Amino acid sequence: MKLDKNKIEQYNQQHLAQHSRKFEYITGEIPDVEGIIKKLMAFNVAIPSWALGTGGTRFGRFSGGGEPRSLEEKIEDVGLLHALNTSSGAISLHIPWDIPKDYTAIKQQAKEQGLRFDAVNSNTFQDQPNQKFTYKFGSLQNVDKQIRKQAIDHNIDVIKHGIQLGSKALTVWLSDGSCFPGQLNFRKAFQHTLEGLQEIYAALPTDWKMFIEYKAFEPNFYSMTVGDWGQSLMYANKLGDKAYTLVDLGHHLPNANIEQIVSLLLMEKKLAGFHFNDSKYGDDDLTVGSIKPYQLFLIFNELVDGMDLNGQDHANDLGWMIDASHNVKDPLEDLLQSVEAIMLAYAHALLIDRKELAIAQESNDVVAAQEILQNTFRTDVRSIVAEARRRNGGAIDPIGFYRENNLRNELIKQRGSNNIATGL
Ligand code: PSV
Ligand code: MN
Repeated sequence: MKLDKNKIEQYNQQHLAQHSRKFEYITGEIPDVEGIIKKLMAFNVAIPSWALGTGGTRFGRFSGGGEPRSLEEKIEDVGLLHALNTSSGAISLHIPWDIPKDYTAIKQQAKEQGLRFDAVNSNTFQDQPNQKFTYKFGSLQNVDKQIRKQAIDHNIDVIKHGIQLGSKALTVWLSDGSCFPGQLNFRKAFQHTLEGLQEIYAALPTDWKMFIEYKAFEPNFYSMTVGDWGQSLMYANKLGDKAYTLVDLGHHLPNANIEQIVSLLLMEKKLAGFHFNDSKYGDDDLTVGSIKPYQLFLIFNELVDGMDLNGQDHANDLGWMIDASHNVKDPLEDLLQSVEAIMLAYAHALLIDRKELAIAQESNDVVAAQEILQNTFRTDVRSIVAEARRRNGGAIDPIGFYRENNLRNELIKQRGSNNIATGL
């Protein structure tokens, strides 16, 4: 479904007076609001192709209707999100869930909607129909050389799909590990995995990156072969300059200090980027910022600080992506909420008085340092984010627009109510 830009303009006109009042109020409080708006306007978060349908658990899946039936319809959905919030200008494909049939046509469609193709993701955590060997006991770590080769070949194949699409990175997430003590020789598993990654790395084009995603548990519950940022960093360091550690917010043990991990990975220039989501217990894949918004802000604080120190461009030098599952909400509304939460955390981080924070830290003034962060977090920056979006041609209130125009009903009319999008 293509949105009529005039409709957004009309909607914004109706809400302009209220928006301007809030925006002018906060502008008075903030020194360089224009500088912040510029950065917000440039910032984009990729939408994963597998998050546009309703998610589920092993207990069930309850479709909401109007789900995309093809890659083309998924791109349409991301185009819709991007038209509304102007910060979702990329799509990340999971292979083989979303293999394009016609690259030229898909690229053209994406271009028309202002979208680019973000990192491509390989999948050796499921067996596909007609696959020769099973990944039941792992892929790159497997004791069987033929199975390792199958997984390597698949990853190289994914790179080839990505090259056709104009992607610049491969994300490797391995479900490899073990469920019981004694099942696996840890060192052999590491070594096999490293050797496999080395072969895949050798197939990367010169301007590509490899993102190595770690996860503490699930589907393996005793050990994971890329179980934490230390292990991922070991692989990345051994592989070379094009390999980086990818942080998925849901992949840590409870209460991990993710902001510290981010800070140190940036210091080592080894941070790939993010899979954003939120969780209360584990890899819950909930809406970004819905459970721990303060943690998200603290992560962005480190991101802005570390990227500025490295001279990195916030918008383009790291991979920003959502990785969530929408079990009870309309996936498009949920994604709009997630992107909004990211933009708010980013805006907050841009607002921090870093000189004052450094002074407080250097003088061991714990209270002052804490106050700087907390006062910033408690500043209402919603109208600043809305203003950046308005200036980009998006809706002041994307969810408001989506609901007022009954867009889900339109999608159901076009696509029906019983289709199931590919993904988990
Ligand atoms: C695994 O839990 C993960 O975070 C990886 O990024 C996968 O590619 C994705 O989820 C699959 O939904
Ligand atoms: Mn992930």
